Amino acid sequence: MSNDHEKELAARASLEFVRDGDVVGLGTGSTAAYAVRFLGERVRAGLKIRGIPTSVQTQNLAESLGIPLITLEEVQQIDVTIDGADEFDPELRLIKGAGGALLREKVVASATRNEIIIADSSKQVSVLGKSPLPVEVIQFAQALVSKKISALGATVRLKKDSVGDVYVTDEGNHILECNFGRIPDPIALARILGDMPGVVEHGLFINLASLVLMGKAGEVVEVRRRTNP
Ligand code: A5P
Repeated sequence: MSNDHEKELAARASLEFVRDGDVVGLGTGSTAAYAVRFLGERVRAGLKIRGIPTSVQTQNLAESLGIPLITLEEVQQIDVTIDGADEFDPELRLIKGAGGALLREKVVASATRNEIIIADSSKQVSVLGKSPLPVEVIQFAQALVSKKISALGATVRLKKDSVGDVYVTDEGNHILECNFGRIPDPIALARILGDMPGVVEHGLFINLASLVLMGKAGEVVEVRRRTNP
C-alpha cells in the first residue's frame, strides 16, 4: 500500500468531521492537500464552510478550488482543523513543520476545538524524533539559537528550499532542522525551546491533536490519546 494511497484514505475519512456551517482550519502538506481537494468537491456540491488556511500554499490551493476563506481577524474560534504531521506518538504528541508551515499551523491548532491529524502509517512512532524537529527562528538570532540547540545534543541544519536557497517562511523567518534522535521528554524539550529568545515557534505539538486518522493497509485507523491531558 503506497503512502499516497494511505494519505488519500485518511484525508477522505476526515471529511466526516466537517459539518455544514463550520469554520475549518486547512492544513499544509501533501496529506492535507488531499483533504483540501476533497473539501473543494464538497463545497462545489453545496457544503457551506469557511476555511482558514495555514500557509500561502494552502491558501492558493483553496482559492483555486473555490473554498471561501476568512482570516483570524474575522473569527477566533475554529470548529475543526484538518492537518498532517511528520510524526505522532501514543499520546498524540506531534512533530510538524517539514513543509515549513509550523508557525501558522500551531496558531490555527491552538484556536481549534477539534484538531484532526491525517497521516499515512509511516508517521506513527513510539517515541518522537525519527525526523528532524523544525524550529522557526528570527533571522537575527539564527546563529545564536543554532549554537544553543546544538549544545542540547542536536545536529542542526538550516532548511533550504527545493532549489537550494535558504527557506523563508510565510512570516519571513528561517527554519532550523534539528535532529535530536529520540526525544524521550517532548514536554521538557518544548519548554526549553519555547524559552529561547529568538525562537518564534517549534514543531512539537503537545495536547493539540484530538484524533489521528491513519491510513494503513487499505483502511483508516482512528488513533486516540492513550491518556487524558
Ligand atoms: C507542514 O508544515 C507540515 O506540518 C505537514 O503537515 C507535515 O510535514 C506532513 O506533511 P505531509 O502530509 O506532506 O507528509
